[in-house]
Amino acid sequence: MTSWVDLKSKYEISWCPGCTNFGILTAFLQAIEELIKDGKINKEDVVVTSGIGCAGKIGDYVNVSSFIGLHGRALPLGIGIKLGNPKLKVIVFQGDGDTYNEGLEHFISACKENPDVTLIVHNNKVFALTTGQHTFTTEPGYKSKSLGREVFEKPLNPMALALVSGATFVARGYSLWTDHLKYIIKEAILHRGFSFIDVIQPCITFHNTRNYYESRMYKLEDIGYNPTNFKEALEKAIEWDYTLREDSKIPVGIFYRSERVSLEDGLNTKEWYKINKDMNIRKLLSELLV
Ligand SMILES: Cc1ncc(C[n+]2csc(CCOP(=O)(O)OP(=O)(O)O)c2C)c(N)n1
Ligand SMILES: [Mg+2]
Repeated sequence: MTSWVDLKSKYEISWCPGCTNFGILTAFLQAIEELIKDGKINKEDVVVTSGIGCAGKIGDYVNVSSFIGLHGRALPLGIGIKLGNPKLKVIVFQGDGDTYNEGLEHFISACKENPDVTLIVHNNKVFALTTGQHTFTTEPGYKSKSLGREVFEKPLNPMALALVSGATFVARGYSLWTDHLKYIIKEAILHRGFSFIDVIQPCITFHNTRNYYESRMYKLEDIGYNPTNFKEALEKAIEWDYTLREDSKIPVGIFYRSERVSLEDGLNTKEWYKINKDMNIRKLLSELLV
């Protein structure tokens, strides 16, 4: 029986001591362990892709197939892998910089096209690995060294953006509520279609939002929220605007889930896969290249 500890690779972890990425790694590995134990997924079918940054390093720390891509490009990489072999369970990890800055168009495309892929965003509201410059989700008042001034611009609201772009599973987790995050990750992986989780996280070195978050968050399950109504989901999505306003409340949990045809089913890639699996690509290429 695979334990989540065995699902961790042997590589030394280079996140800061106390980094909240440890919470995301633990929640993910425990989610995978439970899904394997329940016979819902096979370890051999799990593929992780990740981007560049502190978040991106997670690809090295999981003992499953993984591929670290370019900054902002882990999502199209994961979608390509899924289209190539639709049997795989693809989980993409990106930072907020990866997702909402460098790779924003890929995020919108995935929401619209609905590939059966899970995206987990480590949203610390900064470019952490490059020492804390602002991103699209940084709130006004944050002094960014790349700007040389305080941010005054409005932060992007990724939850609202995902919903209006057509995402079929939209959730928010918190990196230090690992049991709750594990539950969301399991639901996201089992969802058929694009599943998106914005994991809000304090960056203890460059942007420590821990007290702010923990005094304002509440779980949607605790208020009997039903995530099937689009308009209600949109209302929940705009309840917190990603600023650090005093009067905010921050909902976490599953905001929305619905069903429609996935990208690979629409394209019928299962049939392509059956044909291509038996094809000798080397022979084909050598014939094409003469
Ligand atoms: C195309 C490209 N642009 C910029 C960089 C420099 N860079 C490396 S890590 C990083 C920050 C990543 O921030 P985020 O995606 O939020 O992840 P975090 O480090 O916060 O977890 C940047 C800008 C890069 N490697 N590639
Ligand atoms: Mg970041």
